[in-house]
Amino acid sequence: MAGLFLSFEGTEGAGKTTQIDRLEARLVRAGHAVLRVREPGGTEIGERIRAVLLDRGHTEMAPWTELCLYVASRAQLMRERILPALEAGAIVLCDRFGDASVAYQGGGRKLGRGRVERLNAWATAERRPDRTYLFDLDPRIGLARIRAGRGAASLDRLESEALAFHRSVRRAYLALARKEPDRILQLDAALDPDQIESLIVADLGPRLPR
Ligand code: T5A
Repeated sequence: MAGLFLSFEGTEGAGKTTQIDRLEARLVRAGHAVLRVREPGGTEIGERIRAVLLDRGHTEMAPWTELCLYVASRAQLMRERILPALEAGAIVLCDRFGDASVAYQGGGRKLGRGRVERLNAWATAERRPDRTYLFDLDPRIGLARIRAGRGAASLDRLESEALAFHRSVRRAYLALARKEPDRILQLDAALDPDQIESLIVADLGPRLPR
């Protein structure tokens, strides 16, 4: 399939959105066709699922329900937007994708990596990102960035989880990076934003369509 599928992963407040903003602007300036989407969400149905998932009032949500909702949003996004864009030759920038379920639900909620990966494969027609940028950061720093930017009262249901949960998520992401070094590039998200941008641009350059 033509096109280039990039995903951006990491724990809370690691700086993905900041870098996707920069990369999207750079790619559009260079004349590339770009589709930017986020998970959960990115479609009308997915945005409604997102609202259910992130609602802080939903404290009773079971981990399997949570996983199924993330996967449902992903299945819709894949069919409705990502696969058609890739078929048309676009560069897809996806703010979180299947690895997030492996890390958050597989690792954080302890549902297990293998089961989450099997669900992901089914939901995504087995199309995985060509390259994944993993923003690695101590969760205490990421959560402090969010509190400083948005205020503690605005933390969503997942962000409000205990530090131990966020540490498990980080460990699961790092395990994924060790398992798939050809796909996942681990970045030190404590670096200055300009330095992180340079690392991504240098890595991406040779992969871009001519
Ligand atoms: N989730 C998601 C699952 O549990 N399972 C799944 O399968 C999926 C797909 C999504 C939530 O759902 C969970 C994960 C999440 O908890 P979201 O609102 O989309 O929720 O959350 P995030 O993707 O985590 O977005 P955030 O905005 O929280 O984090 P970002 O995008 O990583 O960070 P960003 O760029 O917004 O930056 C945060 C702050 O830090 C500053 C920025 O200016 C901003 O103030 N910053 C830096 N500061 C210092 N140095 C740097 N290098 C900086 N880069 C940015």
